Amino acid sequence: MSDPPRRRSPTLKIVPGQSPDGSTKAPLLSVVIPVYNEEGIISSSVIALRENLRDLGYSFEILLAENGSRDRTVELAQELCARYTEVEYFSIGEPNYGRALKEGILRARGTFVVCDEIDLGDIDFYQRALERLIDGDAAMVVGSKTLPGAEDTRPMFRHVATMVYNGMLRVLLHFHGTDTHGMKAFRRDALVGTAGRCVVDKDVFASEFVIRAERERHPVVEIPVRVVEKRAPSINLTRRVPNVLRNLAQLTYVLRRVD
Ligand SMILES: Nc1nc2c(ncn2[C@@H]2O[C@H](COP(=O)(O)OP(=O)(O)OP(=O)(O)O)[C@@H](O)[C@H]2O)c(=O)[nH]1
Ligand SMILES: [Mg+2]
Repeated sequence: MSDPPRRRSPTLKIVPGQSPDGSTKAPLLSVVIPVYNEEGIISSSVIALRENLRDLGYSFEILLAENGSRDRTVELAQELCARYTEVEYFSIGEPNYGRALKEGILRARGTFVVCDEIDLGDIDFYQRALERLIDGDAAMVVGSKTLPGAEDTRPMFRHVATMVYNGMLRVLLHFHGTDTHGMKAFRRDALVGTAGRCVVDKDVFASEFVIRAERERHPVVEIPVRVVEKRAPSINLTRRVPNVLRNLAQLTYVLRRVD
């Protein structure tokens, strides 16, 4: 039996500064950024991103999704909210990247949502991803660190870890893409339900989200990105491995049951 046809997103006519329905209430773009112990770069990164987004010309909101920080991240996030109307912040419980990101996606109000990281903020990705989403050929755009044309300036062992992890997703979950972590953008109406159906949190949530989108036959496209981090990751890679393997086993169990 042949595969059912892929869904296609409608082409949108976008007026800069406005939502597609002409209202100015909900922004065109929601940016969700999980943050944890980021006192060193949170203010400068959010201020720079806000400037770059203003230059793009679309209405936007920046949602800072924090949990469990032990430094001045919360205080600085509150200062940013008080200073800039486009910036919002919420804090939930224990450190958990996936839970924070999922909650941010569920709270987002924009027509389009970009999942960013506080040490990335690659405005070139925003521009290219939004073009694909507005044009309607994609419902989700994933920034890939491993596609031809990508440039990964992180240390070699982290690049290799990305390749190994991706290989595991391909073997265990029949994933067809080349990356699930890092920057991604999507149409909220098409994908918010998919995010809500994800069951695994922490690091593996991002993978589950992309893999579910692919399985639900949403048009997911990858574009190569240049990855330049503003600082080394806050959590050591080897300390993340046991948890990632546990969550991956859980995800494999859950997704194979629905196959
Ligand atoms: N809310 C929340 N954010 C987190 C947590 N851990 C990391 N982050 C944020 O997630 C983003 C990426 O974290 P990094 O420390 O740069 O990790 P990374 O290895 O580059 O992340 P990957 O792109 O997933 O490989 C940053 O914005 C962090 O502040 C967490 O436990 N909770
Ligand atoms: Mg990083």
